[in-house]
Amino acid sequence: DRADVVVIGAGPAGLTVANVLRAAGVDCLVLEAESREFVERRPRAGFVEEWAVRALGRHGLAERLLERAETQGEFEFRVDGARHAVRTARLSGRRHFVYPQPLLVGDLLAAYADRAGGAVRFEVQDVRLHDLDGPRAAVSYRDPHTGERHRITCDHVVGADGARGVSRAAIPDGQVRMTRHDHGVAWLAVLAEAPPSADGVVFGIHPRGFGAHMARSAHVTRYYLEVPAADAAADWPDERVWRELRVRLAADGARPLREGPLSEKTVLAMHNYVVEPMAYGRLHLAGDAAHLLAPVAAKGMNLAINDALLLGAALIAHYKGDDRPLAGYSAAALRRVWQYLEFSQWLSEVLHGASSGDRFRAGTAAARLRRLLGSEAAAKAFAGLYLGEEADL
Ligand code: FAS
Repeated sequence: DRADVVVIGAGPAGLTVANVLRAAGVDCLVLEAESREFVERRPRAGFVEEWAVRALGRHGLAERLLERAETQGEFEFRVDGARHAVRTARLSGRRHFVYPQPLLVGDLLAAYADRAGGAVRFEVQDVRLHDLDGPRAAVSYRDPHTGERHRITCDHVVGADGARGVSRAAIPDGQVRMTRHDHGVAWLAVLAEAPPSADGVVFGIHPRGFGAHMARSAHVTRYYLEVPAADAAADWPDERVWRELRVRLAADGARPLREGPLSEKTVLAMHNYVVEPMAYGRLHLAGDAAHLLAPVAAKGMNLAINDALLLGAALIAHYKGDDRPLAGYSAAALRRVWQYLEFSQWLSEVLHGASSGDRFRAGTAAARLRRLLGSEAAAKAFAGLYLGEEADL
């Protein structure tokens, strides 16, 4: 077997690259460890930034999103019993598109596999990468039905296999640097089978810990709850979750929380990492395979799309004889990765300072919040970053 490009991973990153390449006539094969049903159902991110929607739209990949997604133009802080609206759309002229990641993955798969006839193999096992620094690379995997090993030679490999994939591990030691950063907190991520209790996003800042409400649909609401880093989902029966959320999201005039059974209880260690450079030889990393952002500022999926659009364009340029974009891919992608990491770190301090147990962090977090709520210039700058900046500074 051979292909121009083999993409490992059918998530937002891998499928965006595959669609961009397919549309330009570059021969591409996607290898995915899970089944199609699984990847189209896995609950994950929920917000697509407007620049990403416009960019996907330019590739004909945003029709259903634009038809179905609600948009959000403001969110609310609740602190010391008071409610503070931040009108991000008015401040930045941009909006968040509320579109659960499984729906986007479904759209990207329908476009690539069903409409454009792109090649994808699901439930592949034991994927391995070969000859990444040779004149031609290869990817092999075991066929789930026959147990046979297949080998595909290719010019380039896109490692879009997420935080626990194999492509990053295929890079020989010493070739890339992995930088980790821990926020030192964990979030319990839950989905409530209940209608939203507020219009959009509510961030509750409280000495007992951070709490968040994110409207997802008319029947499902996502909540986050800061929990001790060592806690497990089992430590948090539904009643205890609701009791803490009621305390941390309480504010004068706020509607009571609309409770319901909790599904998908996951403890997320709020940590980040970034791999530099995001490439080695014929392997180019994209998305969580290259960087993980704790979902503090809803940036992970948006960064994955940014990487994928840059890498898709660079590979197309390569096949047209211009190798400069591919050589510059990692540096270009890392500019926005670091901007988003910095913003996530800044916001994490605002959200977690009050419950950090550290007087200096609590004081500086409260000062950041006062500045954000008290200065139009600070609010404008914040809104532009929160909704995703066009410029990669
Ligand atoms: P993905 O992990 O989405 O996709 C990788 C794909 O590769 C998967 O389909 C996987 O099955 C496949 N794969 C893995 N190993 C393989 C192998 N060896 N061979 C073949 N295939 C393999 N981000 C936000 O922006 N906002 C949020 O609110 C948010 N919430 C999150 C909540 C949770 C619980 C989690 C875990 C993540 C959340 N994220 C959020 C981050 C998340 O959305 C990622 O940023 C996003 O999925 C990144 O997309 P990909 O890089 O494509 O990786």
